[in-house]
Amino acid sequence: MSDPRIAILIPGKIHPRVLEKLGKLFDILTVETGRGPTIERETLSRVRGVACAGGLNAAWIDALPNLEVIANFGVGYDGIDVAHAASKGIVVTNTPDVLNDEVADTAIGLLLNTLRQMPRAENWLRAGNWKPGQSFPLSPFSMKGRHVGLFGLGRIGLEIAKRLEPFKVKISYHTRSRHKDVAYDYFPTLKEMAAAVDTIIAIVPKTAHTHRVIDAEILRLLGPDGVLINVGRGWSVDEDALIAALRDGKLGAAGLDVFYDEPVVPEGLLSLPNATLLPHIASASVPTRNAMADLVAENIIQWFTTGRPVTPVPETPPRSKG
Ligand code: NAP
Ligand code: 8YV
Repeated sequence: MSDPRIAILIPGKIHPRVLEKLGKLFDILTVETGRGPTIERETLSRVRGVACAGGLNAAWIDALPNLEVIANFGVGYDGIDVAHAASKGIVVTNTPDVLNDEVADTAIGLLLNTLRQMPRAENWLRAGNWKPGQSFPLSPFSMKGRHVGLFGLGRIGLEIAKRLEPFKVKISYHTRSRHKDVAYDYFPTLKEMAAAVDTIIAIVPKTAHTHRVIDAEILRLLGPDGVLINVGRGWSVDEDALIAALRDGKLGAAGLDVFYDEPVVPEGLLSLPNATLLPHIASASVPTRNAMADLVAENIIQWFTTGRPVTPVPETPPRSKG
């Protein structure tokens, strides 16, 4: 049983199951997103855990002198200043694996929609355009015969690759380290892969090394029949270059679930017919979000009961809690 005097801070909104589960065991403090650490010092000193969906910066970490654990709602934890947390011995946890299937399913759905224009076809039907003698234009692209390059072949990338196999497409990948246990062709650089494939699915984290790496040159290499799908982070794409390539026919189409400055989607993308755009919904089903919420709560509970969180991130391996 946990000590009810331990306070858990929830900055901003979080899934209600996190609040419900943690509220039974801990004292919950909520604070609006974007606010600095304005709570009184005595209250801040009671906070030993944070559960968050929108990240936690160094100022907040420094304002919590007894912070031990930060549990992130999401597998990507780029919103948390993890280097700062690590330097102070604070454990950070995320929600890997429980969302792999959902995100991989969404990636395949987004790819099909981008190639075959199903959302546009449905809108055309609903607008009353389907009349005798009228048919929706043929889609310029097809899944058939594609060569798909996965940029990222981690937990989710592998699930996407497995789902692509029955489509009979050729599958390749680019990561920094080669996988010995897969038969897909490996490319040591993104540029070499872009030159070989006609479709890229990006599923890499937001890091210093992935900033706008999908640039004008990569898009040019994909070519006029080329397709870009991004379900990782908008951070990895040069959106101005993408808009120009789609507009000028240098890239065939793009399907995006993530954007550089969410929830802002550039007007240049909104007005393009060859862009299929989703509001960051890859993991957004009730069952998957429930599983993510349960894992956030379980990470905090396990830290305070056993000293062993379920899914710590590699940068902050938990010390023995003593
Ligand atoms: P993961 O298991 O850590 O896999 C990450 C993959 O990216 C690995 O294959 C890694 O290989 C590769 N990678 C990392 N940095 C790279 C670089 N600089 N160059 C080339 N490859 C690189 O992560 P995951 O669970 O699959 O999740 C991946 C990301 O997807 C998350 O971090 C998150 O940002 C995003 N995501 C988005 C949604 C959504 O709702 N749209 C949902 C879930 C996750 P190497 O280390 O060998 O390079
Ligand atoms: C969530 C995600 O939409 O897990 C991730 O990294 O991007 C998504 O699953 C997001 O984390 C919710 O805050």
